[in-house]
Amino acid sequence: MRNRITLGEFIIENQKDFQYSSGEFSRLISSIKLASKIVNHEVNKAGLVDILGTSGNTNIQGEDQQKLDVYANEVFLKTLIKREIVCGVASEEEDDFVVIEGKNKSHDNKYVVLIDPLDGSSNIDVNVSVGTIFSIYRRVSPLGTPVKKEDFLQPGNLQVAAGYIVYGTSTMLVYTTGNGVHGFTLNPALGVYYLSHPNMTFPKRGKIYSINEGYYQHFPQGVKDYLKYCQEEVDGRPYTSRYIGSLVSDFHRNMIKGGIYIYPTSSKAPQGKLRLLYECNPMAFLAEQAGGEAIDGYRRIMEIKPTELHQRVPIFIGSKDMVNKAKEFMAKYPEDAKY
Ligand code: P6P
Repeated sequence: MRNRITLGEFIIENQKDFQYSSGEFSRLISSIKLASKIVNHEVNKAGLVDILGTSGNTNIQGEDQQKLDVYANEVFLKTLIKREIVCGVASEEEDDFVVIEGKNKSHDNKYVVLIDPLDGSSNIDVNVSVGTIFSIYRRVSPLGTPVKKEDFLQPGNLQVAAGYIVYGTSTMLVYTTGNGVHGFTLNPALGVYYLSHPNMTFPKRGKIYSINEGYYQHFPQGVKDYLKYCQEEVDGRPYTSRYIGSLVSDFHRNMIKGGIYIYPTSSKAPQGKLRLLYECNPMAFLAEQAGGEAIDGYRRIMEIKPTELHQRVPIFIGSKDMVNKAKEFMAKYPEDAKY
């Protein structure tokens, strides 16, 4: 392997880019890095041990918690708690946010992490790639006091970092601190992430659209019109439909090849399905840093003021020209912007 820089070396070399205390960020990212390696180890052998299938519990969303969901949640929580730089964590798998007291119960830690520990979990039992999504903010409540809900309900444009791990044919950690998007591939033999995709950028336009067309009848007219546009035989169209059922994998492919991922409002899911805080905002930060766009059909995802930890929003995310074309179709039906 030619002399590639490791994730740890990259963070040290670029710590000036992190506008806050670089030492804390390095420790924060390294705790996520460690947790991802532990989860990766289980995901890679899930078929061999009794860790597939559902845990028998459901999460606050009323969704069956897959055993690996629960396991991944525990691993990330424990690792973040141990590193003592986080004052609180909000997770898809936790009903409420988790307060982390820190050293001597001082509540002096400065960052909050919001996480989807294992996104796409319905794919686990069929050996299709899944992912972890994380979002990092500085707390807004006073140091020395327990973390508050307001620390988590910050708009996406205040994120200090965001990223994902995709447990695919290879395991990659992709993140941004607001200075571009950088991808690191895990060498499983060494347990080391190496910089493999520096400065990842969305092609301005692409030929891939990702949406669950099984819900077509329930989509708003603007989405139906956009899908018909994608399927017309003109101007280099029809586009190709690619939908894995795992946001991280669809996003990652579209960022490399060019494309758009859509999970819109529908009569079955008026708020859409994806969660604003630990799915849409981190992916939107990455998309914009990679030269792409992320909207709810009408406005930037990262401008939405959150009101609830697990709130859902519709999302159109990917290549700038494709998102803007979809936005044109949505704008013809302003009455649908009622979610
Ligand atoms: P549907 C996985 O549960 C997820 O949150 C995303 O990763 C994925 O794109 C979407 O939901 C799949 O949802 O309704 O198409 O099965």
